[in-house]
Amino acid sequence: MAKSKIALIGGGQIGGNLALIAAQKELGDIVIFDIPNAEGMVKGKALDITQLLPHGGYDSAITGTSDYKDISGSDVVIITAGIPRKPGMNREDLLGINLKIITDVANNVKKYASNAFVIVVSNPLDAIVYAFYKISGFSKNMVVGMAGALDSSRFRAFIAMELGVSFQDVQCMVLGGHGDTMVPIIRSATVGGVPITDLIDADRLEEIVNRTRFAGGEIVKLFGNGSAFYAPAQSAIEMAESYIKDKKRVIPSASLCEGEFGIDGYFIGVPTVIGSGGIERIIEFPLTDDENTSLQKTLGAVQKTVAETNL
Ligand code: A3D
Repeated sequence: MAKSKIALIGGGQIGGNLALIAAQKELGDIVIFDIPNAEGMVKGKALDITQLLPHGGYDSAITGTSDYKDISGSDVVIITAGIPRKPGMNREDLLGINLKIITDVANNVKKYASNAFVIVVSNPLDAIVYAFYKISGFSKNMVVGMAGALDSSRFRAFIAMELGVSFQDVQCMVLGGHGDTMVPIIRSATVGGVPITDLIDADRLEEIVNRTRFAGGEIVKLFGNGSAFYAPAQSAIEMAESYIKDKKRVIPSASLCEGEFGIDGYFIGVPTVIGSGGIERIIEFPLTDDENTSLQKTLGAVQKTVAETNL
């Protein structure tokens, strides 16, 4: 089987970790693209990661570049190009500059990797993935935003920490926009198959949900000069792997809804089946009145940011 080619657009904090994890999972050959000012950095990261490959017996070709031609024919493109948050900023504050950047990125990805499955990570996520979709003209099954995978992983981690159980055995999903209005579906959360609502009382669960909502901000505050990157990178790689290996995993992802959950024309976090066809299906299920109200609230926030893109 031919090796997959993975292009990482943006080789900063998340980009570097995407390359590391993709190499350790042997997902394919990796090209890390960044702007000319950062060419040395991505060439250096590519070399550094290449030099750890012998330890694990991993085989991947990893290169750094500032020439878009090098992403030609990529099977997967993961976009982290843009600026991250600093303390005191919300994700929407990044729209102006990251919209300019995604415009350039989308035109080049269209030119050089028009058949790729594209995972957008840059913030504000729900608007930037929308912008990529509109500018590139890619089909809706080949464009997705990474957010729910991270938000759900954060929720799972906090529950596992609370109960002192394996992280692996906690299941739950967080839907909606990637922001403070995200919608954790508490009733679907389980620990080893046992409903979480039987294990943690409602007040404590509310605290955990709130920590999940602001988990990104908690890290921004601790870092002081950037935002989370390890867990975001792992989350995007889970999505890329499901596409490359046709695993058909069900991952909460920002997918284009066309009627699902009563949402039309917006990318928003919904349970999504990712396989070799890209976004193969959105899994729709009945929401409670409260969940529906929360989803409408998050939709309002997404619509407001998308409107500012003028696309
Ligand atoms: P950072 O380490 O600054 O890396 C961003 C990289 O993008 C830098 O190396 C830049 O040189 C590069 N870049 C800038 N302009 C361009 C361009 N025109 N073309 C190509 N590359 C360019 O940031 P990071 O890796 O920490 O974060 C990247 C993005 O992900 C930010 O927008 C974050 O807000 C976002 N983010 C999203 C999540 C989600 O869950 C959605 C989580 C964490 C971070």
